[in-house]
This record gives sequence, structure tokens and C-alpha cells, in this order.
Amino acid sequence: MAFQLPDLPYAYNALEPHIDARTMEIHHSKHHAAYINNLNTAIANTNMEGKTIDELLLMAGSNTAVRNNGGGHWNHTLFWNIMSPAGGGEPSGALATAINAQFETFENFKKALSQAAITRFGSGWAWLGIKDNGSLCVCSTPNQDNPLMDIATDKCTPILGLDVWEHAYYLHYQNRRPDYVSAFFNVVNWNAVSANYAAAGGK
Ligand code: MN3
Repeated sequence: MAFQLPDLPYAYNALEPHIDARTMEIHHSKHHAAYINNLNTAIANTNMEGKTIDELLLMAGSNTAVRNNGGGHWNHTLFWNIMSPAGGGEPSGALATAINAQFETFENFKKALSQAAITRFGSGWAWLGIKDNGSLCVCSTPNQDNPLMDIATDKCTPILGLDVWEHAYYLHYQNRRPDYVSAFFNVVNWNAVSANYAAAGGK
């Protein structure tokens, strides 16, 4: 069973004015679709066919096409799901408690994630993740790598991902990545991030 492009959980224009419809349409229907097509091509008729996307991430180090395109598929699937037109604000419940315990304040966490996103040189991602010991971490990866991959140096299970490739913001923000990062916080679906936190073992 080949991988398929998941539907966006909202319309292309739903995240405006923070992320524009044209960017969302190209990002989902062209970029994410291309990662999936290239991933399917890379694994066809190999022993990787039939593996789950999470299993494939553990094989990233041995196959560049799987690393780039499997990562691209996994990363974008998370990205779409942690945004919402009803997003923004701050987390509540166990995730809020964990963020405050680790970063002292939500504002400090925002600064840490923003810094990771803004200082990632070239293309890549910034992450909020949960480590095996249950603690939260903020990190970033280049290209379509992510912290679940066998080749990851900062290992964790991402519960929030922020795409800082230029294709994610250039049409609307041009070179102003910090403005895009700031706007992103207006569409973060903290309910979805909290659900990811719980699913990853967060308490
Ligand atoms: Mn992207």
C-alpha cells in the first residue's frame, strides 16, 4: 500500500492572514505530494515496501531518498495537524504544566522555539519534543531530518514542528522568517499538541 497525501484538516485559506492560501496550496498539493511520490518510488520493489513511516525513519541513515522524502512526509503530516484556524493562545492542562516546569513561563518557551527556528541556517525544522525520560526539549534539524530518525543527534518524539523552509513562508513574508515564526504562534492548535504530548507518554 503506497503512501497517500493526507487531506488538510482545514481549507487552504483557513490560516489567513498568518499563512496565506497560495502558500498553503502549493505547500500541501505540490511539496508534500512530491515527498510522498518520491518516497513511494524509492521504496517500490524493495524490502522497505510495506513498512510504516515510523519504521522508515529508522532507516534514514542508510537511504538518502527515504531520509529526505520519508522525513518530508512525516514532518508535514505533523505540521498540518498542529495548526488550526481556531489556534493560538497558550496550552492548558498537563502540557502547560510541563512547559512551565521546564521553561518557567510560556513566553520563555516561545522564545526558545523561535530562536531554534530563526537560527536554523538554510532549510529545516524547529521542534518541541518529548524525550524518553519524559522531559520536553526544543531542537532543530536541517532539511527534512527529524528527531525520530536513526541519524538524529537530539533524539525525541516531536509533538510540534515548525517548517522553516523558504517554501513555507517566502510568498508572503519573503526573507522575513522571524515575522513568519511570530505569526505561526497565532495558528498553533494546542489541543492537538497536547494530544500528541499524551500519545508520546507525557504526563
Ligand atoms: Mn515544507
